[in-house]
Amino acid sequence: MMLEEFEKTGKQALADLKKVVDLGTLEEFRIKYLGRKGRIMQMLGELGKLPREQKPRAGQLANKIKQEVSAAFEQLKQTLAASQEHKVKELIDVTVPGIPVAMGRPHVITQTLNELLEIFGRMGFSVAYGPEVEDEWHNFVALNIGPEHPARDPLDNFYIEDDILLRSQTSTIQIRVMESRKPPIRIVAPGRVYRPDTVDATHMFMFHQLEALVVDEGISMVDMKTTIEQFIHAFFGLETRWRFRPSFFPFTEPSAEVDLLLRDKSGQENWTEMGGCGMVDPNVFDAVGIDSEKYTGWAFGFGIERLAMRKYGITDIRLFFENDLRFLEQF
Ligand code: 2NM
Repeated sequence: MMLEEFEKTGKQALADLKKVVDLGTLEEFRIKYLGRKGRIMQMLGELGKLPREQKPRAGQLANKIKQEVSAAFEQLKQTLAASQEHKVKELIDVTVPGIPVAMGRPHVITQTLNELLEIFGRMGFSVAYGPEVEDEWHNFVALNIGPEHPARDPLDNFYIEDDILLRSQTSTIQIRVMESRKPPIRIVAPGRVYRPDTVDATHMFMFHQLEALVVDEGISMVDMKTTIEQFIHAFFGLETRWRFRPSFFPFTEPSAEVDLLLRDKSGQENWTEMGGCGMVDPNVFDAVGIDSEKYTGWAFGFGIERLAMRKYGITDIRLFFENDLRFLEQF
């Protein structure tokens, strides 16, 4: 009789233990079963009422149940304590300093281009774009670059088909603008250009150009000179000295190259070429249908990489395209 009661108490205890979900309900369980006045203690107390001959077996059973329940209790206690500790660790400490996030930035060429567009924007120029895949008309013919001109050598250009090539200069944009718009025109045309040059410290097969074009009645070389000087002062600083050097281009007459007087690392001053310019050749106006008796204009072109190299003292054009963060993060 009493043995059955003992078994029942043990089973009940283990079943109740299964319902325990946290340290609070575990403590309720401990009081109910393992406390000084708990069921297990009561059970042990009842042993004394038994006749002598039944005591050993009942005692053994009672002890076995007590150990089983105690062991199960201890194990659950450890599990719950461990998970509680885990929860505490997961709490967020809002006073811990944040993890710094590395911020990206525009590429130095993009930064330079944005600065150029802003400078020319302040002088009243708007921005024009055009396709990188061009035909010979826009890349050569309309620019007064004749069929025998060395610039048209197929080996010096990226031809795609007979009449189709990657543009070798952004002047193609100026041609498109003059074909589709009446003067007054005052634009800058930025973009990528392609030439199959052997790559070295100053040559790439792709680079960026920016060209300016102004067309209106009564435009003279004075307008060109003033605009170029304003630009150089804004981009390189007011102290920067520069000069025109007579030159030749098929699409301008007269033509000039623009040199800057720059100091190198050893402090030595050198005249270095920055770009080309000139008064738009009447043949170009004829090609695009602008009356060359009524209108005059000037154009100015330079490489953006070369400009950034002059400004920041970069001596190898390949750095712009290697995407080495040690270089890019300096800008
Ligand atoms: C340069 C140098 C000189 C130029 C000329 C023209 C156009 F379309 F008006 F004829 N666009 N760009 C020009 C003139 C470009 O780059 C070194």
